[in-house]
Amino acid sequence: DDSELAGIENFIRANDTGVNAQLHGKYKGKNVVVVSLESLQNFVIGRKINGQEITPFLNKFTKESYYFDNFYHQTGQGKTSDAEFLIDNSLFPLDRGAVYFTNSGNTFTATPAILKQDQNYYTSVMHSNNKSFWNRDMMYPSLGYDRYYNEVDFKVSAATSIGWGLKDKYFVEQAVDKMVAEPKPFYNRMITLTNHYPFELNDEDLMIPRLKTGDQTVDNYVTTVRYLDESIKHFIEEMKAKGLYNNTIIVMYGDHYGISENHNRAMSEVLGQDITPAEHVKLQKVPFFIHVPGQTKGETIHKVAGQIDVKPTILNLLGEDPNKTSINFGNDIFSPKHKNFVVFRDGTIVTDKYIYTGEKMYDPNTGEELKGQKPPKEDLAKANKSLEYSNSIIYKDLLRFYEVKYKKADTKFE
Ligand code: GP9
Ligand code: MN
Repeated sequence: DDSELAGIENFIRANDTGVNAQLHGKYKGKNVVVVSLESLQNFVIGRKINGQEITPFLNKFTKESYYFDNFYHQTGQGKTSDAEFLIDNSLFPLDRGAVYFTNSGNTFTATPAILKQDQNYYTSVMHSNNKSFWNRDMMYPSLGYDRYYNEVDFKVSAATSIGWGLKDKYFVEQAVDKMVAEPKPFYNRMITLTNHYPFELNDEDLMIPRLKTGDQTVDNYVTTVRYLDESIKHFIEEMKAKGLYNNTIIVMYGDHYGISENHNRAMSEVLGQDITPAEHVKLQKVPFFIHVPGQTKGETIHKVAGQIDVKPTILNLLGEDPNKTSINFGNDIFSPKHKNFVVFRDGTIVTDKYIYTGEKMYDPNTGEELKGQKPPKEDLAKANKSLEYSNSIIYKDLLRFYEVKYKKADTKFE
């Protein structure tokens, strides 16, 4: 009932680390594009194989935008859709199943709904797959999306597709054209696809040679990552060419891992070290970028953070007070008080001081087990309560009782 939500709001207030005051509202009224980088893990950034960069464009982009190198995915079984859920809601995905399927009819307080209602933004998602994949066509109206550009809205042919559908390079090009035609300001999410298991690529798109570990998944992965990198380069060029770059906040995040632990042997060959439990946790880092209008100088931020923090960070840039307009389990990453803390959906905790996973403690730098140690009680409580409260909100549809009401979009997508 509503008293349960009041208790959760108290917990959130107690863990509110505030916002960055200088950045508050600094980009009010600007467009926002949030790009989901399929299966992109952070270990590829800055790494060379056989003398060649895997992500030459993104490596350059770290020099002209905010780049977070200790940023973690927090997804569960819902994969891409869980990452989307985290990004828009600052709630955790479910412990099992996919919230996009199980609770699409709930009341939410999502970024698109907030921006639409408070600031008259046009809101959309662009993804060239069947509209009902991950039940997206049912979920998006509940999050407040005006429009879902799906497979039927893109020009797709045999020559321009591979694996799951339209190749990223063609996708980003058409996506930018759609943005040009949209009402402004907009909040758009784009979901890329080509760097998806099993990482298939046509020879004509192969820009670096496959690896030779003998593990096909790992050997192919770097080549589709390279292709994704090239597609993002094309995306940024198109944004510039079509006049959108200088009035749009561009946010990009890796959605989840691409290489599971079944490939540890090949991964240890690539990284030149054993995949210990601590290393496995660190492999859950995904790249996270924010480029703000007019930014020319980059900054690498080492803060330990996660997908849960994206929504309050964006809202602060646009002049919303995150915790006055919605319920958020994350905090503005730019806040000077933001804690180095992230909890995964499985209860793993990462801070700047320790990694806690499988009920064991590890040194985050050396990976050595910290025998006999436990996380501070308040960290454990924060982690457990966050996951538990977030679950309650979803399972009991508690945002029905939230003081600010957001209308569902009355859209039906073709
Ligand atoms: C499907 C795409 C991939 O539309 O988003 O989903 P995933 O398998 O990564 O969850
Ligand atoms: Mn995915």
